[in-house]
Amino acid sequence: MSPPLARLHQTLPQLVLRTDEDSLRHYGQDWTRYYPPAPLAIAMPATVAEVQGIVRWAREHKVALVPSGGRTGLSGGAVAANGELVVSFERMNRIGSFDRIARTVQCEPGVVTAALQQYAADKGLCYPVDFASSGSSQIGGNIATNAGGIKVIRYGMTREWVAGLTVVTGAGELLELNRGLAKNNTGYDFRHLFIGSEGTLGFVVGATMRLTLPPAPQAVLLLALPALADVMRVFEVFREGITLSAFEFFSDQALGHVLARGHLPPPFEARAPFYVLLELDDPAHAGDATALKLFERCLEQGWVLDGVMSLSLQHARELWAYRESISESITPYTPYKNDIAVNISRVPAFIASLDALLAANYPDFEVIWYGHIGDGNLHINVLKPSALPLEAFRDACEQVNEQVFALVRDFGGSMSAEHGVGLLKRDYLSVSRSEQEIALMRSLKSAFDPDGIMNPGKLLV
Ligand code: 2HG
Ligand code: ZN
Repeated sequence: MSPPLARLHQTLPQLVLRTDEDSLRHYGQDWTRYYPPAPLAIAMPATVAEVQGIVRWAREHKVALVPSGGRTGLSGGAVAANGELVVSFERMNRIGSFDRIARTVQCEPGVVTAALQQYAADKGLCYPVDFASSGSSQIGGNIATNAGGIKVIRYGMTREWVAGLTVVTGAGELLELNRGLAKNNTGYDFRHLFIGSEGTLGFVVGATMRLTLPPAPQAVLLLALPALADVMRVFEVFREGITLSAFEFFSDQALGHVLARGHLPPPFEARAPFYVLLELDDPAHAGDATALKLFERCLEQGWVLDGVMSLSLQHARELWAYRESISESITPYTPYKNDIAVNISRVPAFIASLDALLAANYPDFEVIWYGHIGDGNLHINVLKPSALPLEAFRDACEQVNEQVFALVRDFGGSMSAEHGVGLLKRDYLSVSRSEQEIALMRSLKSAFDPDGIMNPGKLLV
């Protein structure tokens, strides 16, 4: 054990510390596979007092700290590649007091998203922020990254569901932010600074999460489309005619990778270039007939080739599986990921330009299109040819990215919609944020984290 680690153990004898190779590798990386993990050790606090003790120790010994939740992030925000101490919250995973009147519940940061969803369901309520990684992602990480997902169009991002936060700042202070209140106009709301700060200001050690009434089981439609340009035509027809809780799209290449795993049958007799999955937000299925009429209108226009509507909850889940399995099914290709967004009204023009740009620049790489197109959010994954070394592949993708981001900038969009900035996108922050904003971000960081120990090198260079 290195002298600083021995000192940590001496100061906090109950603190679980791991230094074995497997743990260093496991906890030192997230789902981004570009950075070899090299942490100093893994700390697993069980109490807020231990978290504060870790921060005090880190300030004294000038050791960088990396917060670690479910490590399902895709931008390297939870990577420890430079001898940092990883602080894993998996032992702080209790769901605490529930307030039925306020419809809130207190969570420790290590509560897994699916556990909160299940807890809410057991109380006859719902935690509606949802994504494919809800079985592993944790509430603390969701807050640190302001995670989005598949229902943002209806329920918003994690930010909307955080009624209160308890944090330990990089200076070791314990702050209670907003105390679960619905109204609290008393100046700067630091809660919102911590949401999406990617662990650069401090640790989330507790959260009061909002819950809501569960939606009635909703119908899901999966539609086959002849062209990318039709995705937004179909969106406009449905958006005008009915309330949606999801509007997702994916390309036939994406479907091909999902089907190749052999878990799901092809959804249609014939394949089509693109697919749209939409979920209705429609109590008691009153709008199912309307949805079918809207579908027929799209069919007449030639914007849709085929379609299927769920007949049961199980069937709806099966249709969702085509969309939700994409990310996992392309993981073996070490994809270079882009998670970009533009204002929804600009999506048609943006995807036309982006399509032309990617086709011209990636003649030899497979590019997979999918995403939360109803939020103007595209996930562009470029798959690595197996023979190409990772470094060379990444360099090639970063060169093309200069142009992709120039386009994003021209369209007034964002270079990271929901995956955060982390390590992977930190050099591009100025695509989305002005120089003045970045300078203010730095000042805020030094106010909350005077020694620069909190997840250094992430988000800000
Ligand atoms: C999704 O929408 C996730 O499935 C992952 O945000 C996206 O892997 C990706 O690019
Ligand atoms: Zn996504």
